[in-house]
Amino acid sequence: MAEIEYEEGLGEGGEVHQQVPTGGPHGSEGHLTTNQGIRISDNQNQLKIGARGPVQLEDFVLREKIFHFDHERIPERIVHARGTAAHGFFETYDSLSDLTKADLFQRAGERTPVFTRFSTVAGGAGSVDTPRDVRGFAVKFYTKEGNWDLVGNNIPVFFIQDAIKFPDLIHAAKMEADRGFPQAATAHDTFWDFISLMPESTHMIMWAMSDRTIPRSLRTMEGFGIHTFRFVNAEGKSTFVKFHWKPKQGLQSTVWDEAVKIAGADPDFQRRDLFEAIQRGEFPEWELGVQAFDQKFADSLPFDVLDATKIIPEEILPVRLIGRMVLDRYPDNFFAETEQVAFCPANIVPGVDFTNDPLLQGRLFSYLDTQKSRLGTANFHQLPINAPKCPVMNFQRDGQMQMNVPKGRANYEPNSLADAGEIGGPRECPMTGFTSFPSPEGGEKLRIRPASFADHYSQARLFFRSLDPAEQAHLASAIVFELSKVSNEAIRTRMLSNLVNVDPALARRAAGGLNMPCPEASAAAPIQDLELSPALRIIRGPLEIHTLKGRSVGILIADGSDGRSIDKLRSAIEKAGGRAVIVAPKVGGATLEDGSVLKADAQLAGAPSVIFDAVALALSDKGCEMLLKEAAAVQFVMDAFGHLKAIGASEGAQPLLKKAGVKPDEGVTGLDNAFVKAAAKRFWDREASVRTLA
Ligand code: HDE
Repeated sequence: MAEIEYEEGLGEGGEVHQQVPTGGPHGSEGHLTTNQGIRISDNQNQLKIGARGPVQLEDFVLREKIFHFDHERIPERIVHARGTAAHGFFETYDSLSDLTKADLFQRAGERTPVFTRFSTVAGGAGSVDTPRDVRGFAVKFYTKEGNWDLVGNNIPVFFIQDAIKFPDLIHAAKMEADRGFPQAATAHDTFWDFISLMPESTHMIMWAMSDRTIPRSLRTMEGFGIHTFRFVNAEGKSTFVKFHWKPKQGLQSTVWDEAVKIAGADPDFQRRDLFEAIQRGEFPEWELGVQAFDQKFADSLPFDVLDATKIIPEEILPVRLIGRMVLDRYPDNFFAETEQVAFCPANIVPGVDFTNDPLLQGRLFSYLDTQKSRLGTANFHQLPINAPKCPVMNFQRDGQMQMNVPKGRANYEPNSLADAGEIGGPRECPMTGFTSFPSPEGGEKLRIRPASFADHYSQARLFFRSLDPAEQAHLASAIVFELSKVSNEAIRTRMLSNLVNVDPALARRAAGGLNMPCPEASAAAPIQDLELSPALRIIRGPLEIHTLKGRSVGILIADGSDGRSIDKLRSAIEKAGGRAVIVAPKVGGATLEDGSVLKADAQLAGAPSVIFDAVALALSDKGCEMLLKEAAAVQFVMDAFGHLKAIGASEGAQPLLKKAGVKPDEGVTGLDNAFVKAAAKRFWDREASVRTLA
């Protein structure tokens, strides 16, 4: 945009009475107007009598502007309030007509526009990006047959089996009712009180305490539809499906100490990461897959596929990849798009259908209902971000904020007005319209949980025992951390006794970490030892990718650094697909060995190593000596080591390594190719030497 210069007009007494942009009519963006289209002559001063005189109530420019500002905020989402989103497309790999008649899956290579919002669950809209929390993963497909919303999470199971428990769960998880804290944290009494009384939460708790809830980036998480849905093909045949999103960037999480420090260093870390990756043209990509099965297969499983606290291990039923999603455009306006987008699991298209999962069924009511309250009108589907990209025609009328102007007399159906040459309006489509799968239903009307939902521990055990030992230690330590924040000892004990059912050794580790006696198991229920599922691992699992692609390296420099080795390192990092970020004590840069000045991308105090995937110390003897007195520099190195990242160091940087307590291992290298290779991964074996895990 052209810069607008202002010229001050002086009144008779020398007072400033207006400021006039001098760069043409109001820059290249047109005229400033009120909401009624009236051109505004002065956007700097209220209308007054005399330069210092009383303000005039008739100043409609002022009143309208302040009035609109006063009403800028809308209620935040009751859950998933904090989020970020991006536009993109979904591309179908091959025709899926054997499973579904959904139009978007019929033709190989067909692209469907999508809008995807990631979120945390418990914190308010203004909280931070990296608490320990489940992440929402909601995708709106704007298909030719209407909008299909796949409103999922980054964890394939949920805390409860029946929607009627959702308000209790969320009340317990959010800040406590009397004191209004903690914000965006489950480490408090009310959450664990509820959980300890809800054995059905145990499997989800294993996931919530694992590294899944501290993802490094929104780009490095899986997504799941959780419930069992149906696909229905053109012959009317139904197949059960569970949806999975697999990140092409691989799976990656942080370590807990790092997540906590990122929250201070950059509360917007994950939304910034997504935004900047898209700006750089590194478009994040996920593959959509389904686990497809029939009733016979469902009957063969040792649990109920309608129970949202259960998974089907991928080793038992592989995921069939059916397409890919690429996010390639950040919203133009956060409020208009990310805040106003309304996802709803009830938005489905012909070829997709629900099952009787009692959690899903409750969700089908909740979303539309809450969105009426959040967006203020039943017409929120007309907002550009929510509007389908296919025709919408019906006889629903009026309501607040009606944006459309329907034509004709007929606002009812059936009508015969078209016969008389008037506008009759749309008609039903018995052949192509949505029809529900005619599943035979029957039985007594009861408030009851089926016996097939009763096993709350076998899959919790399956999950814990399938993890890599490093992840198991993280999980045990997370439980210790969270329960250490619970002041009521009876709650801790009750939780430990539930954990004995999952794995007695885990319960003992947690009890040891709390320095409490390990109680007896809480349940006598038979617990099955299911076949383990290594596919559930992040660390040393199938989606742990060692790459610099899409990742960043912080290169710390100071006065006297060697420009040539910095250049060499930078191009090697970039060649490997990574991003080199120059960090210096001053953002203006440092004076290099040859006298030239290298500008920094970030100042040391504002760019701690937690925001990078690996760090390099390109320091001369002189620069290093200076940084030994800089706590931020010592912490930079100490944290990179503690967070198990690669550290590449020049000769001159050795004293800084020593001061930061860095012990040599394969992740600590020179500033050479070995570093570029090391920077693509974390060094899990280092962990035992840097912290005590439960
Ligand atoms: Fe949600 N959930 N939820 N949820 N949910 C909402 O809808 C609800 C559940 C999920 O980015 C709300 O518009 C109930 C499971 C995501 O805008 C609300 C139950 C899963 C988002 C609501 C659940 C989710 C929401 C709040 C238990 C994973 C954010 C604001 C039956 C499959 C969507 C809103 C976005 C949002 C209700 C459980 C995912 C209140 C009653 C299970 C990703 O309607």
